[in-house]
Amino acid sequence: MSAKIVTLQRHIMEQQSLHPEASGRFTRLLWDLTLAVKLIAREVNKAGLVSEIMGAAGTENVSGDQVMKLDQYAQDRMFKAMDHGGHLCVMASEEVEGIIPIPEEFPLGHYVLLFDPLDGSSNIDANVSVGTIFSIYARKTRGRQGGTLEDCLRRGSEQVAAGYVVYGSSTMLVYTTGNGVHGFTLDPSLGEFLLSHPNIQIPPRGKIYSINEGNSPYWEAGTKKYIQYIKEKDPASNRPYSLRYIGSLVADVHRTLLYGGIFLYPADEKEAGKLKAKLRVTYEAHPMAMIVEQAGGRATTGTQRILEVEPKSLHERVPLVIGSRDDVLLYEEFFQGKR
Ligand code: P6P
Repeated sequence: MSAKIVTLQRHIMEQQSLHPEASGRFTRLLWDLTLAVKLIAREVNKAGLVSEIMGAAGTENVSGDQVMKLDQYAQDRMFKAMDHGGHLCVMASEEVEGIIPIPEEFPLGHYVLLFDPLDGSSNIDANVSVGTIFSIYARKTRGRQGGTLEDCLRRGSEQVAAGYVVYGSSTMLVYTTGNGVHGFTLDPSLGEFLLSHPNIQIPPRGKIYSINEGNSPYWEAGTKKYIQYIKEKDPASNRPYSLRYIGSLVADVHRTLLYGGIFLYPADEKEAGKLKAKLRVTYEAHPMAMIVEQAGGRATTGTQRILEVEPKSLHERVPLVIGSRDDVLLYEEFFQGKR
């Protein structure tokens, strides 16, 4: 008998029934988000053909990254899909320096949305997978005004939902509302995301490591020791691991979630001997950490659980080591000098 076809909308409704306190506002928020990512998927998938979309827009975003026109398109689609539904009290995005208030003409809602509209966009011209990442909180502040920065700077464990879309050989949306991790594949002929990966569980240990080895001279000692260890020849412990690195966070984490193993973007001293991290807490590390932990994995800075990190600014950066539980635990032992 053929498996039942479950659309994302139906799945979200079913998830809502798991939250007796849910009023349907949250469900409608996710429905609006789905529309935005379908529109982004349509443009990403034809970026190679649409010259006015391709190429850098010539501007830089707050993180100093060159903004591609598709970044702006994705930002615009997310904002216009989410600003009027009455679900949100405030938004924040990689592409915007400060918080994004809900326009006065629209009703305020109970939730906070943080997102990276198009992560990895520097890879677009090479047709490498890129992605959208989102993180959702319930409002923390009270009052009749819009949400504030305080509503956006939260401990990751307060997230009510997190997800990403990977625009690759197919377009997949992966999300969690705290009841497991579920993957949906877009059927372009229907314009529907269909359940393709129910209850994703990351293998407890993998055989793949994912890191930019070009930064190795600048890593801290613990990271160097760990990477050296997993590259040693020891068939009994499945070493050496294979290296897979796409350079697009959503694609690298998606592969790690499905196949197991470990993704690392540790701090490095590339910049004039100053120890710095690259990935952002609010719309990269926190949502990916919620997803991977919900799938049975682990996410750490090396010394702290990512979901316990409480950012002091919207674009704060953090070291991210994420993946199979046993692999990340071993990294922490090396990083903390216990091995
Ligand atoms: P590097 C893409 O620019 C990004 O922000 C992430 O998607 C990705 O994981 C990382 O940077 C890649 O950085 O320094 O290896 O090119």
